[in-house]
Amino acid sequence: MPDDLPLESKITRYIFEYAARDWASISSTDVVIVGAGPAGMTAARYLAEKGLRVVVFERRLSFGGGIGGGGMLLHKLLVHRSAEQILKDFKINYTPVEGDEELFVVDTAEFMAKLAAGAIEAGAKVVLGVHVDDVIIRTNPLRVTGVAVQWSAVIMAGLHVDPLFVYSKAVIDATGHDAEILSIVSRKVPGFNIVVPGEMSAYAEEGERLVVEKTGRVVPGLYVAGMAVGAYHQTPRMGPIFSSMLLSGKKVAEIVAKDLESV
Ligand code: 48F
Repeated sequence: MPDDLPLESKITRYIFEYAARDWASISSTDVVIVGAGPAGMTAARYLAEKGLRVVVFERRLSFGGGIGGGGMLLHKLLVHRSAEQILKDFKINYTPVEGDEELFVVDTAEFMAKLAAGAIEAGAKVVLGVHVDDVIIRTNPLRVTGVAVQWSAVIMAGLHVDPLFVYSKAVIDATGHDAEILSIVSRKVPGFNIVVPGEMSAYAEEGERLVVEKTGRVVPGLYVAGMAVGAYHQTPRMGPIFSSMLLSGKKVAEIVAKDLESV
C-alpha cells in the first residue's frame, strides 16, 4: 500500500502516475497550441473559456516567450489601447503614458505571469519542456490532425529518439518569429504549398495592424497567431509593443472555436 512506501518511492510513484494521467488525457484533445508566448497564452485562455480542451506545449522551462526580455532587457513593454479589454480580462495592471492617448506601459514580469495564470485558470493545460517537432496529417482531404512531441532535453542532446503523438482537431502555430510549425509543414507536406518567407524589417504601426488582420487558418487544421503570422505573411516587425500579440491570440481563438463548431 502507498502508505507503507518510503517517501522517495512515493515521490517517484506519484509523479509518474499523475503525469501519466495528464498525458493519457491530452493524447487526444481539441486544440494544441505550440508556444507559450503572449499570442499562445491569450489564445489558450479564450479557447479554454469556451469549454474546449486546450494544451499548450512550450519547449522552454518557462512561459512568456519574448516578454521577459522586455525592450532591450528593460522590464517594460507597450500595449496599444486597442488591446485594453484583454489586459482587463487578464487583470494585468497598466499605466497610461502621460500625454499619450494611445499607449499603455506594462511590467514584463506581471505581464507574463498573469497571461499564464489566466490561461491555466481558464482550464488550459500548459506543459513545459516539450518541443513540437512535427505534425500529424490525414489525406483525402489533406489536413493537420495533431502534433509529434519530444522532450526539449532530447532535442538539445541531439539524440535520435522517436517522438510521441498528440491528436487534436486544431493546431495553432504560436511559435513566434520563426513560425516553426509552418516551416516544418512547408518542408514535409508539399501538398499544402506553404511558403514561409520570414518577416520584414521594422514598421511598427503596419506590423501591428497586419499581424492581427492576417491571423487565422493556414490550411485545414492548422492556424497561425502572433509573430508567426509575420514570418508567414512577411509583415513588418514591430519591436516591444505587444497589442497585436494579444489581439491575434484572441482572434485565432474565435476563428478556431467557430471552425470546431462544425467538426
Ligand atoms: O516568441 P514568442 O513570444 O511568440 P509570440 O507569442 O510573441 C512575439 C513577441 O514575444 C515578440 C514580438 C512582439 O513585438 O516581436 O517577439 O508570437 O513565443 C513563442 C514561444 O514558442 C516557443 C518558444 O520557446 C517561445 O516561448 N516555441 C518555439 N518553437 C517551439 C516552441 C516548438 N517547436 N515547440 C515548442 N515550443
